[in-house]
Amino acid sequence: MEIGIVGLPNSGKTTIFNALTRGQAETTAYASGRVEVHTAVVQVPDPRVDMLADLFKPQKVTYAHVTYNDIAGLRAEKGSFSPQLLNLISTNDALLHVVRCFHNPAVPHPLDEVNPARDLQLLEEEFMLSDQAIIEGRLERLVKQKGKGTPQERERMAQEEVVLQRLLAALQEGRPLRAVELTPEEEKLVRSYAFLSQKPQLIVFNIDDEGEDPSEELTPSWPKTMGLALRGRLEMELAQMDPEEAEEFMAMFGIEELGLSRVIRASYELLGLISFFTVGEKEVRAWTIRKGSTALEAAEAIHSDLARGFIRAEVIRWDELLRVGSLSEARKQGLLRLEGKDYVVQDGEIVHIRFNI
Ligand SMILES: Nc1nc2c(ncn2[C@@H]2O[C@H](COP(=O)(O)OP(=O)(O)OP(=O)(O)O)[C@@H](O)[C@H]2O)c(=O)[nH]1
Ligand SMILES: [Mg+2]
Repeated sequence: MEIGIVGLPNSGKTTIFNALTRGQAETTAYASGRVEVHTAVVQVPDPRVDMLADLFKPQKVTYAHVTYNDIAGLRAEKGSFSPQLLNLISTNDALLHVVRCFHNPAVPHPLDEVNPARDLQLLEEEFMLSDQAIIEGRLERLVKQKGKGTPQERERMAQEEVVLQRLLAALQEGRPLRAVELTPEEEKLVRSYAFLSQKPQLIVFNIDDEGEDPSEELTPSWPKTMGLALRGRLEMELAQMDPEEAEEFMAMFGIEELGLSRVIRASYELLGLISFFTVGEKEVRAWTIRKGSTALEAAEAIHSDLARGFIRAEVIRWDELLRVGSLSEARKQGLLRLEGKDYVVQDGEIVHIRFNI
């Protein structure tokens, strides 16, 4: 999973990036406006994996991971997307949109005063404008190509045109593309355009140490959109402390959970992702799949051979396994379910694939 961190200059993108990745990227009070990306891979903290590792004492423990890309260079001006910037943003699975709420006279705001509602709207409109330009360009070309190609090609282009017209209408009504419901077939027709306003968006309101949480009031009610508040600077400092020091600090400020965990959880929810586990003496490992994936798709996520030679999946919930203590005991007690290819894997299940190739 790749998450692109976007936001206006000086909104605190790099600060939040550092908080999420325990990074040391430079944060600056002046915004250079240069297009620049920091990337870091983060392990997904998961107490279930920790407990399974305690039970199995494996040689290796592997957590799921998330990649964060801190993308600088968006400006607070209309039509300021360069193709390079567009490309850097569009390759992400979701966007983490940082909105400045903090006050700091030493850090100039590109539009002079702090106004989260305006900033939020401004960037969303930029995304929509960029999508609209792509759609209009493509529709023009489709008109020119009308009547050309094989019957299949013509059919496909006709279908694409219908979907693009619908998307265009939404944009013209002021709705981002993630507000348009598409069937899986329609989705496939336009996937390659990687529209920005179609990407699931996690809005992070970057608030002062003493700031109020504005997320309920300011998060738009579009589908695939969530909002939460983080005290960016404080979270960054916490992420850079050693664990004991951080714990003391958290108690002092009444912080129950690090921003990292909250953001990761929200991202999973936003993207409709779940985790399943594989266990053994060699390795305890978390895997990430889409909600609704089948046992066969889970096998595919591990290795294509497992999918090719799939016989059955043995399945048990992580807490049930912990309760009985071992797979063999679970088998004995009939708690290890045998499931076929089409079984829909649930979050937190241990899936052991039996296969033959
Ligand atoms: N008071 C306060 N200052 C913050 C907070 N978050 C960021 N800052 C400060 O704001 C300035 C800009 O933060 P950055 O994280 O570099 O912002 P950015 O969005 O990455 O900026 P560009 O990459 O230049 O677009 C730095 O001086 C930070 O220390 C916060 O939550 N509270
Ligand atoms: Mg930055």
